[in-house]
Amino acid sequence: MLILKIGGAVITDKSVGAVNKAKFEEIERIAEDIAENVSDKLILIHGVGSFGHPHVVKYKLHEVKNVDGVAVTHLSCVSLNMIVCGYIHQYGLNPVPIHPLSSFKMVDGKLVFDADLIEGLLDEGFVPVIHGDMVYNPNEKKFEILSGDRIVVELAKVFKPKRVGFATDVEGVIINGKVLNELDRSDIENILKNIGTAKDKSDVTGGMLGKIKSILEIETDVYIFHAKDLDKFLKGEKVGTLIRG
Ligand code: IP8
Repeated sequence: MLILKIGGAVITDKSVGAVNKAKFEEIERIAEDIAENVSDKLILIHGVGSFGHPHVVKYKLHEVKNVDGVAVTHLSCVSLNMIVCGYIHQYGLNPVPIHPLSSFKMVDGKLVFDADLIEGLLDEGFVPVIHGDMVYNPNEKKFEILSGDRIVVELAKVFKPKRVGFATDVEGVIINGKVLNELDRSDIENILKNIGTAKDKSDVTGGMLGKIKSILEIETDVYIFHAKDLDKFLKGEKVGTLIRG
């Protein structure tokens, strides 16, 4: 099984001021790439880019509970998910949209979801398509921001995929202008101090820094690569930066 995350910056315009702007051509290209090259069970997770982050900022969902803001943000994330699923279906696969706000919950810092259901859907030949979203914490009666990266980590712990891929808008992990071929887990702490953050884009869930921190929790091989190399990742080739499991 493969777990693939498509970054929000790949499928939406995340520049400052952009709201709900999908990159339709890129989504279509990715759907075609997946349909042509996937030969294993696949769980697809996508970021929400300008369909999520600007709403979180507008409604201050980091700081305050605002059910209306949660609804606006969620519906917007769902609309992007529908676009992604639509193209995936158009290219011959059977996507099943999974929306975290209505099917996952956060309990004591742990993401709770129905792994049997996802497993069953995979066995039936579906491609589960899950997205960054708001998620409810019923014990604390609050809503939390759930990034696609976090979903990848939690699913990888349960499903133990062969490979995990993060398709992004950069070639991999870039240090001092160079793309790292491999990133050693023991070097990650040091690297975290030197890595650049993308200041020109609006992101409430941590960008590349957040991604690398969360990858430390994944025990399998992880690849961070440019979305143009998606076909190679799906064929099992080495792409971008590899963090060995
Ligand atoms: O785009 C963020 O998910 P991401 C989720 O995967 C929200 O970081 C609601 C902004």
